[in-house]
Amino acid sequence: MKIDVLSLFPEMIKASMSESILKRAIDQNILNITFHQIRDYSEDKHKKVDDTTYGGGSGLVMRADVLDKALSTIVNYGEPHIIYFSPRGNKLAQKRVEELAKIDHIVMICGHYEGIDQRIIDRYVDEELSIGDYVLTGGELPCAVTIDAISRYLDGVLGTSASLEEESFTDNLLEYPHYTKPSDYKGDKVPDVLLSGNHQNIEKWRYKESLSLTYQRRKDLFYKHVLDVLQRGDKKELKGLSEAVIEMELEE
Ligand code: 4GX
Repeated sequence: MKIDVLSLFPEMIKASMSESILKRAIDQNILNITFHQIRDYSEDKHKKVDDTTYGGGSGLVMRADVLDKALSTIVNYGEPHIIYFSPRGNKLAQKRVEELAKIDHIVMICGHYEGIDQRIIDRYVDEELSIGDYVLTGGELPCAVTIDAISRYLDGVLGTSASLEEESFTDNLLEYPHYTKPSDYKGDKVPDVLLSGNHQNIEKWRYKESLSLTYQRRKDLFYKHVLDVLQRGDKKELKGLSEAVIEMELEE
């Protein structure tokens, strides 16, 4: 996958990719990221990239002409999918991450100040994305977050079993608890079932834990999961769900 990043602070994003899994994906050429310093495209003698907002008000807006120059050099080759990070965008969720990972070429624009001139969004941007309902100082961290999440779906980045395991989120369930050695930590024991070696019981326990946790913390996801199971209509799955729910002892 090829990603072009437009930013005033590319080092912020690079830092998040200089280690561990993402670094390996880049070294192995599974992920090819090119950073474009937006300031390099300013024709102003002071390399200005922003200006005051028409209509008045505080804050600066990134200029359309500068961003246009930066974009047109990239867009020249191919037809990339262009993303702009903004709190106004669609909230990024796992399903969209999975879809984005299938795109060959993505351009990510990171805005600063009060954002970018609306005409750039209207003319070029295919998708506005938000990583959550809070305001950051720029689009660099959302960009880093999005690339990190996408990378997990690229072939060769994770072990195959791990990437399949992760299906749980797309199944609308929160993950069950994990334990490792020692089996006795300050008197706190690992649940017996996990040491039993009975894989069917382990699977049942994990499903029940996932369901309870999701019910307690995320009713929205819980009901989505139940609806999915009902819609699939798989007898075995329905039986598993109802047995787990009965054992769960739902409050009220
Ligand atoms: N999820 N930011 C964008 C500039 C800006 C300001 C106003 C449009 C309108 C963010 C987020 C985020 C900070 C990126 C402000 N753009 N991006 N930037 N939350 O907070 O994606």
